[in-house]
Amino acid sequence: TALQLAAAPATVDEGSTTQLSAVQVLDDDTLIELTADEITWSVLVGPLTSIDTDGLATAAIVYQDTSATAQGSFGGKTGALPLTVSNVNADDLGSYAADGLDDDWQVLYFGEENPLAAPGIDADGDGQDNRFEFIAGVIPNDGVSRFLWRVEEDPDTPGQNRIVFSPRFGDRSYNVKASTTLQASDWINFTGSSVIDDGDERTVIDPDTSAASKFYRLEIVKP
Ligand SMILES: [Ca+2]
Ligand SMILES: [Ca+2]
Ligand SMILES: [Ca+2]
Repeated sequence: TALQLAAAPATVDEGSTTQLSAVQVLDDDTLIELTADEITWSVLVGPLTSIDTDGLATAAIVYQDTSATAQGSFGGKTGALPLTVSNVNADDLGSYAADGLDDDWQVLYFGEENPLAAPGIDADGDGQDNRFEFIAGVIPNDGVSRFLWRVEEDPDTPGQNRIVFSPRFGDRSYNVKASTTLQASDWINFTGSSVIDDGDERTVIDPDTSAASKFYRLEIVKP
């Protein structure tokens, strides 16, 4: 004989429950339905917080889709059931919840429950906090990895400015704005200037430097 376990659903959302069930398979392949409370349930491995005596399993909060294994025992036989806990909310894990940074990114660089992973912390002391490094796509625990930008006179065309920044990623948008006064109403987007990409570096040309002074701002948008 053997014990065959099932779960409905087999893939369970984090923080939700799934109902486990079991059938006994006799040597002649006869199936005998068992009620869940006849089984001794346990969590073998993975993010299941509990399985009650009626076989209702509760999934923990996770930062990525994670495998778990439930175990059931009956009449001296033991069966194992692989499950998947789905990461349906990217920002709900413990002390990292609802802080605007994806939890898998925070765990990747800081492990779990690390106060250095908070958005406003500049963990690597490079002058850019974790929120900015997350948006910019650079590494928050490596002080050499930071977003760089500069404004300079174009060496090829004196009298015109160029704004140079890196790294640039295809899944983000980079909006350069300019102002001659620094007043909120005076920031305008560069729409007509030329843009040159070289690897992960982008150069935006501003041919109009007629104003006495000109200020630039760069907005990074991560979807
Ligand atoms: Ca989650
Ligand atoms: Ca978070
Ligand atoms: Ca860094």
